[in-house]
Amino acid sequence: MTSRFTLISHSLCPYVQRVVIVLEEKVIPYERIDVDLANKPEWFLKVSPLGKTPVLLVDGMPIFESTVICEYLEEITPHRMHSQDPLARAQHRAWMEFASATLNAIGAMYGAPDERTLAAKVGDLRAKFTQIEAEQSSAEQHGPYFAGESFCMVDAAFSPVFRYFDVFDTIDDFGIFTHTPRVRAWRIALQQRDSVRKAVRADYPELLRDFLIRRKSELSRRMTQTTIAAN
Ligand SMILES: N[C@@H](CCC(=O)N[C@@H](CS)C(=O)NCC(=O)O)C(=O)O
Repeated sequence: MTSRFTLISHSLCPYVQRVVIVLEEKVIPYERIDVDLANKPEWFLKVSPLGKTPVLLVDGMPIFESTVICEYLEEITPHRMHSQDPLARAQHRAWMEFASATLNAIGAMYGAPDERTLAAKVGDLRAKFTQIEAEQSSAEQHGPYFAGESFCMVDAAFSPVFRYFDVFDTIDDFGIFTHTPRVRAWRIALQQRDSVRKAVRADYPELLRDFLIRRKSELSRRMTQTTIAAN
């Protein structure tokens, strides 16, 4: 493979992380450039029609949308992350979509303006992971990854989802995984994967905390209270 890959990123973007994980899994060399999404440069808007990260430049030609980028990387490399079975592959794509819906639910949770809304959004997230638990319990393959022994595209899509909870867990016990033992084990397996670790900078937890505090949401208020109580 002789193409030059440049990933246009943002330090906190979970969709960027998906692409990094796939690049790392497939051992594809790439350069990463972070942009300020609060102050989008003109050159970025030229390659990102929706003004969003990630964008992958392939020899300067842009591709946007994380799942499209992941599928492209799958097509151009011999190392397979998708199942070879069309039905399983379609099901996995559907669960990748579910990962995106879960990211939206996470956004709704950390943006909740008051206690009542936060409780409702936590409930939505709990319901989502309960659905995944049911899916995993009925599957023929059991762990450590979504589809058994091999780390697949669904794992790449969910790893950034779970990463949020490493910080949420330091704020409060939301009990989101209390009744989902398979999901808990999956979360740990993903956390330990090299590609997943490499998807963010070492200061990611602090950056995420700063971002969450600036939201001025119910979660931000709890974080401030936790900090005051700890001092
Ligand atoms: N569906 C897109 C979502 C990408 C997305 O929402 N990126 C966020 C950052 S995590 C973004 O660039 N937001 C900037 C904006 O909406 O102005 C994908 O999968 O790539």
